[in-house]
Amino acid sequence: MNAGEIAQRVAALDDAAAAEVSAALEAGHDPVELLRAGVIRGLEWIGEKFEAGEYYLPELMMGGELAEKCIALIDPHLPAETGASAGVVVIGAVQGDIHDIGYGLVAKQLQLAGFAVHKIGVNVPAMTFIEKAQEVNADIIGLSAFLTTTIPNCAEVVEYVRDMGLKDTFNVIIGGAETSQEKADQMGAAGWAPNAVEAVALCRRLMGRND
Ligand code: B12
Repeated sequence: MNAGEIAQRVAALDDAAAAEVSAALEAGHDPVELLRAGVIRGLEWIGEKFEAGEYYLPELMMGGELAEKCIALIDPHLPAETGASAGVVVIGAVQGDIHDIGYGLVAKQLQLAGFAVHKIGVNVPAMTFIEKAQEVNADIIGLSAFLTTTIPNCAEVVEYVRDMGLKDTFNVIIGGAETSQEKADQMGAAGWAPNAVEAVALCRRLMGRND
């Protein structure tokens, strides 16, 4: 079973996806490919089906759980993290927001790109982001927000960082369904990215790398 077929099983909410992931790993398939072109692609399709009115909340939740099961199987096979060489990132979902699949994928891609990533969960108060960033000497604070009602909580983190005189210490970036470059600019965030691949490119740029 290849990554494309796994994507289809995930999108179809077929529990067999997890067993297929295990079999594909045993057969020597590339774990990064299985993650990106398999599980992540399947999740994207689930999002599209939801948007199209084909799936409802229960399907979304089942899809999220199935994807998490598959990702847990792939995780131990991913290339070893290279430590903090590329930079240190603290990332989580802002207060009021419990969408964790999107930022989980950003965290995963950043790890694969050599960043040291500290995931701090969902529904995270503004000060908790800053305290964690100080604790781990972060370069970047990543805020995930999926709801119109939670985006203002990103602005709160940006404001606190500025008011505490930490603007040159931490680059605050944002992402998630209802965010945009325009909203990032309005609140004075250091950057925005539409997906995990672009998020890696953004973080590299912020760390002064242009590759
Ligand atoms: C799955 C899902 C859920 C799941 C979340 C499961 C989980 N564990 O995360 C559940 C069922 C729990 C859920 C709940 C709700 N949801 Co919801 N959900 C979605 C859905 C369909 C997909 C989100 C997702 O995970 N996509 C898959 C990921 C892989 O793709 P992605 O989102 O594009 O992620 C990429 C980028 O966003 C980016 N990114 C993400 N985070 C970050 C962070 C940084 C720093 C950067 C740089 C980039 C970045 O990189 C990611 C990877 O490529 C979206 C629809 C949509 N268009 O997004 C609605 C959506 C976000 N939900 C919505 C709503 C309304 C809700 C609920 C209020 C529903 C309800 N009535 O209860 C609740 C709110 C819960 C809360 N308090 O947070 C609305 C928000 C509308 C709005 N304008 O506010 C949306 C847009 C659906 C819609 N069209 O109406 N939801």
